[in-house]
Amino acid sequence: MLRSFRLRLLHLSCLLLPAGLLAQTTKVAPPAPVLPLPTPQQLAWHEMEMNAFVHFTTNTFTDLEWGYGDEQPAIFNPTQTDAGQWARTLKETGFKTMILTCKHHDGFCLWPSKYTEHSIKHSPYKNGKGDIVREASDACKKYGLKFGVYLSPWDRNRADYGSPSYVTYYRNQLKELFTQYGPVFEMWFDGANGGDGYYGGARERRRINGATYYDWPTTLQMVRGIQPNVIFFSDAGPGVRWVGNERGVAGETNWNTISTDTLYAGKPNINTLLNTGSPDGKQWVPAEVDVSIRPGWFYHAKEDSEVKTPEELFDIYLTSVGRGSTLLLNVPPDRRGLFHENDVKALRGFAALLKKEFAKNLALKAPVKADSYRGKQPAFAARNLTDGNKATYWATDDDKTTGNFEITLPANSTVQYIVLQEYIKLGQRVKTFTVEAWQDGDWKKITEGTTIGYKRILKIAPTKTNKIRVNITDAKACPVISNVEIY
Ligand code: FUL
Repeated sequence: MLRSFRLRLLHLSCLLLPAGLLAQTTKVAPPAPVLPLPTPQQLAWHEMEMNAFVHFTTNTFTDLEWGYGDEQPAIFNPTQTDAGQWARTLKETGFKTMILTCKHHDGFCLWPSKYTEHSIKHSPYKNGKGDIVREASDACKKYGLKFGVYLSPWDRNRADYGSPSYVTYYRNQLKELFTQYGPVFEMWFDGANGGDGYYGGARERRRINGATYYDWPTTLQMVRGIQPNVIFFSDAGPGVRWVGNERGVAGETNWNTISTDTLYAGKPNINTLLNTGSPDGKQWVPAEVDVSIRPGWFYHAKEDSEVKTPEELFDIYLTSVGRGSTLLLNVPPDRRGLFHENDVKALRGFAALLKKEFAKNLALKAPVKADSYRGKQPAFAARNLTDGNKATYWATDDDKTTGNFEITLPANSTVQYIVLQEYIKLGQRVKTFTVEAWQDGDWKKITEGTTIGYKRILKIAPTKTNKIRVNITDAKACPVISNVEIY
């Protein structure tokens, strides 16, 4: 009723306004983007939020983290491998993807590559007819996960590691993986290189020039030629960057932007820079938070009692997804080829905790008003913050880099989490903000933060209130916020 009355009023005023003025009041363009911007693939990657890593190789059987490269393929003998169990468990517990270590630093290949004998084709597994890359990618398709590959550039098995022919070998393997196993959403190549290795029997230390040896631009161009949508992870991107630690902690200030031409191995404080990004970064290269559910990346029976608890995983969720990154959680199959019972239990407990903590969004469809909104246009009004639609947003006029909005909760409620999301399609903007709760007839500051980005989750001490106010106190340009949730 009220709605149709307002519409009619608007209609009437249109008739009464002179044409020139009408054009002026109705035509407010959306905010200009703040560069750099994410690509459509990066945007989709942000929305995945939770990804899984699967580390599996001869290390699982030798109890090592970094195989030397002299392991016999015969030791790789999982007796009950079920990639369906991995994918099903991940799907049920909220993960969107699975990235498999197709080849780790030891050089052993989980698929029967035609370019090496150091592979599963010489393992007892399925009498040498097994292909775990195939099983994993098929399981991902079956359970609706995206599939990604980890192919270690450092190869401690290859006799020619360090010479140009090895780079050709590496590229040939990428061609196999990218042409034979369906869509690959992300390719993971890490910079680890410990120097020493078996190297076809040479058993020596080898140094490569990390800046030039692999000629990455040529390799990436080749892979893009096969699958243009793939996202490349490395310490410096270009698709997504390393977060600078393996503890599961993104920067509290976390810019998706960084200048990749200023990054180099050995740069002072590089891990801090990767952790926070930089507000004036020239490229959009968001941080991915890789961390293992156990102390090691590979399965070790002695770590069965050290699996992270659901509460620890939840804390990691808050310091990764809750700080505008995506989580890449490693779950290593055991010697049977299955996720261990303890890991499955922890994952289920974590999923249940997520469900419990974020059970009811008190802000959904709640009344909300802003101190101002862009051109007084409904398209940019505060209502867009709580409409449950991330494609709509609240924005201010261009001359403002601050602004606030206030949400009235259904009743006096206990609040513990505030979720904020920027509309990053138009760039990352917010530099600082505060959050207040209405208590005893006054606004009380309950938390504050710096960046928001794709998503920011703030955990606060349980607070009884019926109104929450968010103040954007500084931004690179007019704030553009797509979503707010309160739990
Ligand atoms: C590192 C590797 O050295 C570890 O073994 C593990 O694969 C981790 C994800 O990346 O660089």
